[in-house]
Amino acid sequence: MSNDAEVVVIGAGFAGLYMLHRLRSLGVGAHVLEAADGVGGTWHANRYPGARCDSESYYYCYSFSPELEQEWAWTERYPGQAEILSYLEHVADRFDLRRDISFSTRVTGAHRDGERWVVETDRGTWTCRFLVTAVGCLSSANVPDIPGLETFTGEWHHTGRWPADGVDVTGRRVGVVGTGSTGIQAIPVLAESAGHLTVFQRTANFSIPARNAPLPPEEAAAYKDDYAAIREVQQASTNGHPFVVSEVDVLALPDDERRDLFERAWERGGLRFRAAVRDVLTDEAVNDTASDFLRAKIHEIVDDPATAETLTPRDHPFATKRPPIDTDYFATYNRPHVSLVDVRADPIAAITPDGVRLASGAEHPLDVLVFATGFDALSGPLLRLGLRGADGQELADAWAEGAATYLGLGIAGFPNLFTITGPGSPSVLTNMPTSIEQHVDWIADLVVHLRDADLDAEPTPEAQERWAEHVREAADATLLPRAASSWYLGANVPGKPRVFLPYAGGFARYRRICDAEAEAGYPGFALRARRRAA
Ligand code: NA7
Repeated sequence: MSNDAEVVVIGAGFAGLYMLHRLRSLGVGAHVLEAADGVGGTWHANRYPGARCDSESYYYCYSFSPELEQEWAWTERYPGQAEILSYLEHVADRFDLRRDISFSTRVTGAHRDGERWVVETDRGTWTCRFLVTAVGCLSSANVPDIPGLETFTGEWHHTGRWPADGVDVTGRRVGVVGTGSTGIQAIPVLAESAGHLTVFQRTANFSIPARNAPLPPEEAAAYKDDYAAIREVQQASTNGHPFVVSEVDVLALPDDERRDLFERAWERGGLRFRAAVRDVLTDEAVNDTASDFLRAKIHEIVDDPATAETLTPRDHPFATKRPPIDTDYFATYNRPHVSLVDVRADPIAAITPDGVRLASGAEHPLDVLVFATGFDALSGPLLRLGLRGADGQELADAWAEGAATYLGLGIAGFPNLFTITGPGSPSVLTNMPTSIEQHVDWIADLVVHLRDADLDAEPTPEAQERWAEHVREAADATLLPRAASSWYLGANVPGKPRVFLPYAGGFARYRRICDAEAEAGYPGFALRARRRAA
């Protein structure tokens, strides 16, 4: 006996919750399957110390409900994991979403049976006409395959699968592998209580101080009064953030004025630094000035010159890898019980029962090993669903040369499958809820169109190929492909095809392309009358 729904949505994070709500409000029946025991997605799983959003709270939230915008009170400039999770739990309750969500239900495969999807889970089978993935972009943990991990007698955790009741590191010898956004958030917090903290760094990273603080009530009230205008700026922006990018040409400024501009941007902190530097991702000379400023800051903050130099990125321009923001990251290396190990110079050779052994033979004894080693981004969460297309083809085979989609929202050969924040969408380069709402609204409109016209749909191979070409061109028009080790390129996962995955052409432009596709009657999709109707 299988369960049936018009639409099955996989995942109950930001995307899945809104997809369910939106479909319901359009009179479409939907059911959500969620592997975890609660809502929240990314924010349910990423409970590591220091987990916090890099977007500011007043706009890292839904915009679909003005009432929700007014009711919810954010307490900090950058919302922490626990607060975002409470927000999503509130959304689930306020819009009565839980009654259509099956928790602790992991999808193990999905295939076509005639004109329907059959979705297998570890708790029974679902059938549906439309299948929507809301599985996130950064949800498939990348644990490096280091020999000997299974022999380690301490405890080890990946940050994206952190135990719900936490890990007590008080007085213990802690090692962190990875200095991406996650490591940079976790390292200062772990250093507060660890007996000794050893950071294993492969690629030095730029980071900007977040300047997190409690959100003053008068500022929160001002945002609430101004939401209509804030949302308008987000919709017109390249990245879904409500910042207007500076008009100033930093190259035309005398050195001291340019330095003052960077200093003011550094003081403002967070992603506002980038908004102060026009063309930073498209003009190498502009980027050089910003990169040099940030490199000098590391040397100002870090006392030991050799440690400062190891922490200084020399191999990629600023913001070509996802730029972290931090609270006291570089200053943490001035603490006497924190040490930095350069594993590009001396790679990790093995995990031993006692800790980490480097290629040189140096041993680092540890009680707790933390992998802040990121994710098999964008394509990984989709590949592990076990999807098979119309002719039984596995997604892994369809994507052998790299992930390919149309608009990031659908895949040729996979009818009536829609992928929120899929590879080829701009989502990871944007404020995520802004992209998610756009994707959900667009997919919901398409589902209603197909339902009303009794049609099935999948992208045409030609449209998919044109989109891949456009995604390549958009990336090549920026400095982004210059970061050889970036997860945007799949470079962090051994064996993953090197394809620039996100759409770098800008959120507003992407939205216009999607709107034009819908207005023209979905020319990039093969629309087929259903057999039943014929
Ligand atoms: P990231 O940004 O992929 O960072 C992972 C870090 O782990 C990065 O410094 C990697 O070095 C390092 N890494 C990965 N594998 C290894 C191995 N085998 N040995 C040593 N070091 C390794 O993931 P995050 O979780 O920090 O951030 C993901 C996103 O979440 C972030 O961008 C935000 O959007 C939120 P590398 O740079 O690959 O040399």
